[in-house]
Amino acid sequence: MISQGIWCKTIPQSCLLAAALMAGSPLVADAKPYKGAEIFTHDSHLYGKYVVRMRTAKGSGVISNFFSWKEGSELPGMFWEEIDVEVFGKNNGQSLQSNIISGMGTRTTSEQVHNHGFSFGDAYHTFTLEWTPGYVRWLVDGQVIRTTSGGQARQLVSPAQFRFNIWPPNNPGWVGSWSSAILPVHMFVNWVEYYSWNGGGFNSSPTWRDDFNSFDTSRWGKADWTFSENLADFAPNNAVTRDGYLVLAITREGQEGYNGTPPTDAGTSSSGGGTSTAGGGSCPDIKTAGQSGNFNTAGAYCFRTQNAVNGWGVSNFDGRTISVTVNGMGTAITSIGAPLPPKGASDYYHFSSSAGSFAWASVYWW
Ligand SMILES: [Ca+2]
Repeated sequence: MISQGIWCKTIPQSCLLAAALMAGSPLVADAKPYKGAEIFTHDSHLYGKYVVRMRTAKGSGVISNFFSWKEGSELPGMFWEEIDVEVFGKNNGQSLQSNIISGMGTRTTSEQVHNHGFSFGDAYHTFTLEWTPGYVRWLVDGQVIRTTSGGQARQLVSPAQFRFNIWPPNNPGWVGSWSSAILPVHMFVNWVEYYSWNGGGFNSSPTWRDDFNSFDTSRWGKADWTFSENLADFAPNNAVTRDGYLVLAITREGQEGYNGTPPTDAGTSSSGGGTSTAGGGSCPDIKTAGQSGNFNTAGAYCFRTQNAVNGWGVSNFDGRTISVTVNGMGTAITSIGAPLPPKGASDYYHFSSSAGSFAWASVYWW
């Protein structure tokens, strides 16, 4: 149980705690004045796509996260495999970090910080992590923010759990200064979907989806451990479901739990079924039987088509950027009207635009 629980995240000192705990050191959980939360899947999957609809915590010194985690990565002699999405609470919650951690002994990291013009703590947003044998990709509201296909992406070859957590790192240079005056703080998850990798693409229907209408103990476990970089212990009582949302909290010791009302997700309630609202969910199919199509939106948007595309263009784009891929994979075409790569009859061209200030924009093809 200890060996499952103790992990070392990014700071080598964490591993010292793991070693100390396994040696029976007095450095045990439930020893810190603050309590965070983490849940983890019992099952591990190799490759796949995770789509998460969440609203993160604001406040300096805290991060709201999800990540893939090869069990036992922290143990001596094990090769570490982890992919991260870490949303900063500092600076009004407007930035996140993507990262891959891999290696044995000396671990390799590849942190990138992505700044956005809005707070992830003011509304729910859709975060996607794509993990394939050839690349790892991060998306926010359907927009690709990073793709890496180098050596690190190819080192992730083991099945991994999926985890959510919220905690205050003892690292002000990274996450900002910590003050307990902000407590309690919460992250809220409306739903999560997992799409398996079939060797050539992601299956179109999720292998599993959790709407968090209740806490499914057959799928999830709750963490009850800590590590040295964490100013809090993970407390099971700070991971609860309420009104169809997963709530993960940081509280003071003795104030664990959540008795509030989660903020409502005003966006899409589902990423499946071919429907989507601006900025959320996966891409609807538009005019799959025709030879042209468009979309109207005030925000970031995407759509897909199985049609052959001989040529294409955009209207009223207002400085938006475009990204076109086949099945959401591979090198994206980002020049408007540029030739698209060939695709099979059952493949999709996936058009994805950035947000714009105009009420509508369109993409068309012939
Ligand atoms: Ca829900």
